[in-house]
Amino acid sequence: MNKGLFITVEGAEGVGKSTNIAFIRDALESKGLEVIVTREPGGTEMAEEIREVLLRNRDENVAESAELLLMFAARAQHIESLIKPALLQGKWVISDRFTDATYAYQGGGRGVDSNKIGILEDFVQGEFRPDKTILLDAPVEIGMARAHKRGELDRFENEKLAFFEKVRNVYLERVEAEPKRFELIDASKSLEEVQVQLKDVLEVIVDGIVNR
Ligand code: Z5A
Repeated sequence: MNKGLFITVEGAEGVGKSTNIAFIRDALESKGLEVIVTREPGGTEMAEEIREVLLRNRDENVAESAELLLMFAARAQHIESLIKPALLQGKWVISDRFTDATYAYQGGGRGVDSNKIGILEDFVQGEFRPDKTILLDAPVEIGMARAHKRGELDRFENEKLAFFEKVRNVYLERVEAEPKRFELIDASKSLEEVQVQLKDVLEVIVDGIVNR
């Protein structure tokens, strides 16, 4: 089967995912690869509607289980109607966040039992997992300062420092648990330095696939 590669980009808010995904796309396209960039929650018309529901600030308290199920509802639609068809056509799919974000935000941030997340992961994804995950990591204060420069904050961005510390810790635990899948990037450095690290990582990934 001529299958593309599924790469996810993760990190707490403001670490530079959106900025660097553009760089990753350009780097891969310059190697002649066909690349699709997408994001979670979102990526399809219906999943983007669910994103809007999830991110909107509201007076009503959002139940943890409602938030969790909506994340996976959006993901189910995203996988079936966008990610898998693109991979089957041999395209490389780069997603700004995926299920590691659920472990980090709903699991770490909100305190949802990771076993419950695992059950939904298996139900929605079966054995489908990212081939590679790039974690942009920086101290929480740095990411929050970068993100807060942008102005109006959504329902997640309005969370406090302690919430994002827990998010970051879960991400780092997941790198330790799955060192082969993850590539850890020090995102506290200047953009130029971050992109030097990314270039090296992408070289290794592409070489590994082209020579497989
Ligand atoms: N969420 C969840 O809870 N559970 C899930 O399962 C999933 C998601 C999938 C939306 O995600 C929210 O959904 C997210 C978690 C939740 N909320 N939070 N927080 P999102 O990815 O769309 O939102 P985000 O994390 O808030 O992304 P972001 O704030 O846009 O961050 P970013 O994409 O990582 O950063 P950026 O926009 O590229 O950069 C931020 C600023 O920093 C910008 O001005 C850049 O020019 C600047 N920047 C970037 N890199 C550098 C360096 N190296 N030096 C200096 N300045 C820099």
